[in-house]
Parts: sequence; structure tokens; C-alpha cells
Amino acid sequence: MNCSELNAKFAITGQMEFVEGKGKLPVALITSRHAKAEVSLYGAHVLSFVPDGQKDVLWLSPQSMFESGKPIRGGIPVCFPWFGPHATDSQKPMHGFARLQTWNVVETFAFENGNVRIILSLKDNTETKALWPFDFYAKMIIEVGKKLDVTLCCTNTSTETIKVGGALHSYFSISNIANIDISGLKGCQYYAGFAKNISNPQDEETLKIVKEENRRYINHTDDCIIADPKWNRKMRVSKKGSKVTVVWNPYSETVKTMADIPVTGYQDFICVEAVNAYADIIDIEPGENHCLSTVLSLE
Ligand code: TA6
Repeated sequence: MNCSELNAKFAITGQMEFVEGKGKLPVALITSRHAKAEVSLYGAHVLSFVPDGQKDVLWLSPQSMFESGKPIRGGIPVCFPWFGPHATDSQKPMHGFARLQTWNVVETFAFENGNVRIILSLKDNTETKALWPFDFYAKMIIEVGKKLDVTLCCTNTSTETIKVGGALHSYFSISNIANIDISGLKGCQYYAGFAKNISNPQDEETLKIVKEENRRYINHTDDCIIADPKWNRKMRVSKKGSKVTVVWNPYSETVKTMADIPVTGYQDFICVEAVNAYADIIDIEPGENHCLSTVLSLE
């Protein structure tokens, strides 16, 4: 559907409008009573979440590509049905195919409390089948209010058990990487990047980022708080349906290998991600579903 067809069917006056975004990719502009948000139908990708009177909670790279076949850099990439590189075939797309597909709009809704919701869907098709030979029906439910509530649900519509990994890979906008710390991870063990051995439980109450980090915390279900005193804000990251939390920043060297992030761009974001990976890859039986959620808010 083009934007005028989307508007004819799903616009809500003053609260939901579809426009052609960068790269001509359709974007839903959402205005709730307490916040604005932008969602690209390409990837079911939240690009922006701005509570009233605040700077954007999410970081979007000024060098992001907006091109079919390439992931958008920043916001909330939807990683599905695997997290990171494919387990056996490095030719398959990093973090799965969901962020490279255009999703359909299923429904838009304005609630009496002022929240606004959009539901997007992705079903198996010839491209997904070439990468992952299963029938599935995935929904992204994005509700914008004082909080941003994002849920990815996958129903197994095939006749065999499917194994599903993934992530809601949120990029948070920060004043500077040197200014922030992250709490909620104390006592948790993690894999550092692709290391096979696990760390000792984290001793520190808060994590400060002073070098490249790619920590994959196992058995972690608590909230994280990103404190950014320079911007006078704390961002709470809650989640459901996930036992792995990833904290990632490429820092000053690895960033130079990434064409879609400016060389100083690593200072401007931190990723805190709700993940299904490792022992938390989910078996979904035929007809059953699994939902992975993250809720982002300021306090
Ligand atoms: O979640 C962390 C991570 O898996 C890192 O290993 C890092 O490469 C990052 O995601 C970004 O991946 P991308 O495919 O979007 O470049």
C-alpha cells in the first residue's frame, strides 16, 4: 500500500498519519497525548520516541541508510528469527530478516487515556522461506503514551516446532557515553562478545562504558536504568519474554569499521537490548506463540 492508501484505511485525525520517509520508505507519524513517535513500516522499526518536553529517547544515526535490503541504524531494530550471526550460515543476514522486510499495517487505535497504538504484521513469504523454511505470523504491537511499549509476538503457523531467537535492539540517545551509567545488572554473569566462557557475576552496582562493550547478560530479567545526569534524565528499560540483556557500544575503534555511524557517533548512544539468545532461544509449538516486549520510559 502507498501512503495515501494507508492514510485512507488507517489514519487517525491528529494522531496517526502515514508519510513517505527517507528513501521513500513509509513512516507512521504518531501523536499521543504525552509523546510523539515515528515508526517505519520497513522493519517495523521505531525511529523516534519523544515524550513531551524531552529530547528523543532513541538515537538514530545521521548516516543511517534507508534502503531496501539494508538495516536502519538506530531506533529499535527488530532482530528475528535469530540474534547476531546465523548459527550455521554466515551468508544469512545478521540478526535475521525481520528488519529487512516491509511489514503490513493490521490496525491502528486511539485509546481514551490518550495512548495511540499501531499493529504491524509479517508473514512467511518466498524471501523469508529462502532464509528460514518455516511458516510463521509475526506481529509488532507499538503503543505510544508516557511510555513506549513495544511487543513482538510470533505465532508458529507451521506443523513442526520452531526455534526462535531475536531482540528488540534499542539504541538510546545520550548526552555523551562518558556521562552515563547503567544500573540493574549487578550480580549477573555475561558473555563478552563472542567469548565462549562466561564472566564472574558483575560486582559493580553500575556499569560505565569506557571501552567497546558487547556484554550478553544471561538470566537477566530485571529493569535497567540508564542514568544521564548531564541531560537530567533516567531512562528505564523494562522487558518481558526475555532472559538475556545485551549492552553494546562499539566505542572509538570498531565504530570506524561501520559505514553508517559517524566516527564520533559512538559517543551519542548506548544499546540496551531485550534478547532471546543462548539458552533463551524459544521453542514454539505449532499453533502456539511467544512474545518479547520492551517498555521504555523516562523518570
Ligand atoms: O547486539 C549487539 C550486536 O549483536 C553487536 O555484536 C553489534 O555488531 C551490533 O549488534 C550491531 O549489529 P548490526 O548487524 O546492526 O551492525
